[in-house]
Amino acid sequence: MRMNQTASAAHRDARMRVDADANAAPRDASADADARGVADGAPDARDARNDATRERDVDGDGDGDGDRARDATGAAAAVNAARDDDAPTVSSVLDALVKHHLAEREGKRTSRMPSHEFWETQPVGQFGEDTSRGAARREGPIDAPKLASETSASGGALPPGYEWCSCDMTDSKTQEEVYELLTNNYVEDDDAMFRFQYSQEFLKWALRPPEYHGDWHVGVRLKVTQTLVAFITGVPAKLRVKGKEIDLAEINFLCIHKKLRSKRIAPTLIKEITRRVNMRDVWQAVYTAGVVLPKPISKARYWHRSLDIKKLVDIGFTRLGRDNSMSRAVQMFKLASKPKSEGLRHMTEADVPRVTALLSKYLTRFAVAPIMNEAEVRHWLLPREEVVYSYVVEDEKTNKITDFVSFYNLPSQIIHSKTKHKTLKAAYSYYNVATSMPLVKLMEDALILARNNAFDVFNALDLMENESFLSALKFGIGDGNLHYYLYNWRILEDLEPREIALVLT
Ligand code: MYA
Repeated sequence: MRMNQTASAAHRDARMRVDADANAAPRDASADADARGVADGAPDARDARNDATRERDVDGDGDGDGDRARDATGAAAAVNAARDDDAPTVSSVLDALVKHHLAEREGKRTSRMPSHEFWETQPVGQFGEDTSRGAARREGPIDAPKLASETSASGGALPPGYEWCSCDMTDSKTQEEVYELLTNNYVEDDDAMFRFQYSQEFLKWALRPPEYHGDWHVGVRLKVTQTLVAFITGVPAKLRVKGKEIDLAEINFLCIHKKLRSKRIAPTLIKEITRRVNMRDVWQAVYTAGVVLPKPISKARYWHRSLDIKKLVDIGFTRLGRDNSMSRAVQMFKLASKPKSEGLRHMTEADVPRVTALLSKYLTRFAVAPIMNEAEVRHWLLPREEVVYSYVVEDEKTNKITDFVSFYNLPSQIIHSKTKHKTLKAAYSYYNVATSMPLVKLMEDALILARNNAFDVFNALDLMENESFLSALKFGIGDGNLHYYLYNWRILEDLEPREIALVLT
């Protein structure tokens, strides 16, 4: 399968074979390798590019896998260096190994580690820093608290000819401009086949939650023509991180026009949103990205469930395994015509208090989770046509809401479509709570509802308890990771994705 993914929902390439008899492969190293294989198992040019990408990652991005690989290659280099000596001895080899490991432990950068000129100056976890129990570092804010009044009142310097603006997302012309910028320049998969296409309705939803701040919707315009060429946003939220409640900004939609890339404008945008957030006395942020930066708190993986396998194959999103045929694949992904759970219905306004209670209780189970009041549940979870889909199961006797399931609509444009299809319609799993039935049963209904709403594919991260249904419901594993980050908040140990209960749109 060829899938687009990630960043705040970022895209990354994810390709899987759909075998006749195969459910999703288990998530281990061999499964990862398998997931990258294509129909006949012979790597094609695109695979080679992906492998190259993986190599770059391995070259010291600091994620777990890369670190292991780097340890191995670094150690090998150390051994080779020792061997170059005319008379290599066991002790010289050991010496080189020991030196290498000491350097790694002390966090010294090896030549294989990329530098992060900007991120190394920011209050974020750094690769190689000592977070062991004995170390002085503690969980919590990285920078000492400051006063909002200490924050500079004006924005950082942009290249000549450009100026800052706030994008008024209540204004239809501005909405259109933001939509155009993102539609043509936002996240793509590695092969530039698919690009996220957030609808204007979606953007209004994502950027105007309760208590949002218009000045956190930051734009850069060309002075002369007023064309919008770059964008980054924050919305206010409350997050619980390992028992501590933090008022912070959720950062999303970082985008620079393709013609202005690699000019170090991104750090300027990030500094400007930081300044505007700080002006409101907020000092922490959470964000997700497909890329590895200093330093993820967790690494999640996308899984994909085909709903319209024929279209997915037609548009090159999915490829069938050598031993598979379209008719067998269609059979394999067949779903019931309507949901099976008794009493499953659309969430309504009257459900808001009970859904808030159900969800809030459920979310306390996880190390990282949003804290939502009723106004926020109303905003984020009440159904909005073509944006967010939410359903509840109500116990007829007690009137309790026992189960809740939701997904949002994030289509991707098919960039160089050779078929009649111009758009891939993807549903993304959002927040789900099952108490009267196993989660797998509730999610099977979610798949049916998504298929009945004309979605082509259903995507889910391996967050929360999602692993309990992914393989069982024939999701296939993707190879794009979504990294979770906290700004100005240190945690000492990386978290497993199942400990994360935050879904950023
Ligand atoms: S993730 C979605 C990101 N958007 C896209 O992928 C859309 C398509 N790509 C683009 O528009 C550009 O390629 C972007 C980079 C804008 C991504 N997050 O200007 P440059 C660092 C953070 O020369 P460009 C989302 O929206 C890179 O490592 N940093 O690069 C969440 C390097 O720094 P360093 C990133 O390619 C955003 C520097 O930028 C990202 O022209 C969260 C190079 O700058 C990235 N996704 O533009 C933002 N990609 O040298 C952080 C590259 O150090 C928020 N870079 O490695 C932090 C919290 C702020 C608020 C705090 C409040 C308290």
